[in-house]
Amino acid sequence: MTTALKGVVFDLDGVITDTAHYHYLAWKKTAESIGIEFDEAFNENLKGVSRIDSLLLILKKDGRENDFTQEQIEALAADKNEFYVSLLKEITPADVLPGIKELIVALKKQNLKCAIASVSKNARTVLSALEMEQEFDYIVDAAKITKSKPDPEIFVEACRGLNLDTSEVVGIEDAQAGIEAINAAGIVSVGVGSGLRDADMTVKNTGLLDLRILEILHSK
Ligand code: B16
Ligand code: MG
Repeated sequence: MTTALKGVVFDLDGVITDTAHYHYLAWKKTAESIGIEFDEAFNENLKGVSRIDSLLLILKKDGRENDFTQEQIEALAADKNEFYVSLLKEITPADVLPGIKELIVALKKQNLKCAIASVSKNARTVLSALEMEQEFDYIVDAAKITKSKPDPEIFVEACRGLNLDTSEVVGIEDAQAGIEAINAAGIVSVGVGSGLRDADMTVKNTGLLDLRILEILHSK
């Protein structure tokens, strides 16, 4: 890679803040309302996956995907979302994950750009609860894309919005589907967490993210 690093594209859920537990609680309630057991291990499969696709994976797990009409599926997804949104009221600026604010300050000091790439329809609500909406030069959420991760569309759109080439940014993700989306976009990928495959670099937690490390990785 010969171009300089000019921007960073952040996933939201799991990178900027940890909403995965709220998604888990909401899916558990909805799944159990139709007799499907749901645990944290299965919830891992839903990170970075859109709401409807998540529900289809839950139904498929118990071979129930043909038991519901389209209307019932939409009602179940709405039920999950209603509870999830009520849980989001708990979020405050103190819930930004460690190291993220410091990284954004460092990026801005060097005139690098920042974007969000989240498949969540609630992305702006979450960013607003964190008081982080103004920190990003461009926000791509579910409203701006037609294909969910692992399709590269969301990361390509983030670069387009930043007016940068995909070779000029790094993407940061906590989900396997997200790492695949970043790689498919031809962007240098950074994974956060454990058990992720194929990321160009992985850190255990966001507190270990650092501009210098991102620059070194991008220059390789
Ligand atoms: P919503 P991200 C994703 O956000 C979550 O990781 C995933 O668990 C969730 O199902 C998806 O958003 C859709 O969220 O129901 O709020 O539209 O990781 O891409 O920021
Ligand atoms: Mg995520």
